[in-house]
Amino acid sequence: MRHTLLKAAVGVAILTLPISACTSSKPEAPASGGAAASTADPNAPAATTVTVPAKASKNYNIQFLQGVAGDEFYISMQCGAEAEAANLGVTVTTQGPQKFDPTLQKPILDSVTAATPDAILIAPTDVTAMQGPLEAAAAAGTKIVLVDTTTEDPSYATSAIASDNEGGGKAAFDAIAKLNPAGGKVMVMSTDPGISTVDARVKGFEDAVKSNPAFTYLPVQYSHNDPATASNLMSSALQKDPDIVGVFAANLFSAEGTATGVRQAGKAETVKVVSFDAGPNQVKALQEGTVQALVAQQPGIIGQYGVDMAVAALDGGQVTPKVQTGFTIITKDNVNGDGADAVYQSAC
Ligand code: T6T
Repeated sequence: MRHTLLKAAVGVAILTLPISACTSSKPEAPASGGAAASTADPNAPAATTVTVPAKASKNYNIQFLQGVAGDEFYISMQCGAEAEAANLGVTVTTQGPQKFDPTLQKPILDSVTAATPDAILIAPTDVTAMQGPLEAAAAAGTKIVLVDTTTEDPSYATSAIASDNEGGGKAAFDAIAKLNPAGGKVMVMSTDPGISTVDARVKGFEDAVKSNPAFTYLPVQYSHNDPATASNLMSSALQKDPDIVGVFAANLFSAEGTATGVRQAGKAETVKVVSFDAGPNQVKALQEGTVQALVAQQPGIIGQYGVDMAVAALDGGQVTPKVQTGFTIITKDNVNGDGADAVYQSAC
């Protein structure tokens, strides 16, 4: 067995840091004999210990279903899963729908389920619509590992691995509050309701805004994970409320569109944008000054642990039912230094 320590709720660590700081929350890749994650916050909650296998007993067939194809977050997750599969001697096959949409993801899952692979790693695209199909996959004898998103009742799953999404939403508000000490109007650009991750981020942000009387929360906007829609929504929001001081973009595509909308409205000087994720276009917006901070998740680590938990379950090893991964805050100050490692991959 290899052992590694993964800091639970590492996202909490960033709450205590100034906007220009970088957390050192990224767990190191598991290594034989053990490796410990580190965090800058001595008050961060106790570490989750994840025991990872050294080798699989056979070449298991593991299918990875992304939330959407072509998203650098899931590409990075694929890279982490494939690298760990090579370490353990198993095979990971990846596919994803063209849109983040359960009506497109369900048929893919159904056909994967029909072939009864040993395990499925999946980022379900909707908390309700994917519940039944995933229960059916588990009932057919396939081990299910949730990576990133979840469903209403994930009791069919062997393990669920994700960021502290609610904590990340709160951290995004804290970053916006530091950039706007006088307060003002803030809003969230999300994707769609019913996606566990972004809903949790919105909740974390909203709760934090509401506990700070200097800020006013404008209704959340839903961009359907489409940058052009996010850009249009942002332009309209700025026309209606030209005094918006901060926007939290809850994922990669809503962030791309938010940046475009703010830039086209000529508001880059006054509107502070903080977003989840760290795709190359988001980094460009950061470097250009349209976006002030990125909350980079650890998709490679999520994919890596996804494979570890699937193999552990198949070989009767130790499974950690709930694993929480950390964040790195990327700003202009560290994007060419410490933060560079946290930027997502466009290809493996
Ligand atoms: O933010 C990630 C992921 O965590 C979320 O569930 C969906 O959007 C992304 O894939 C980024 O596009």
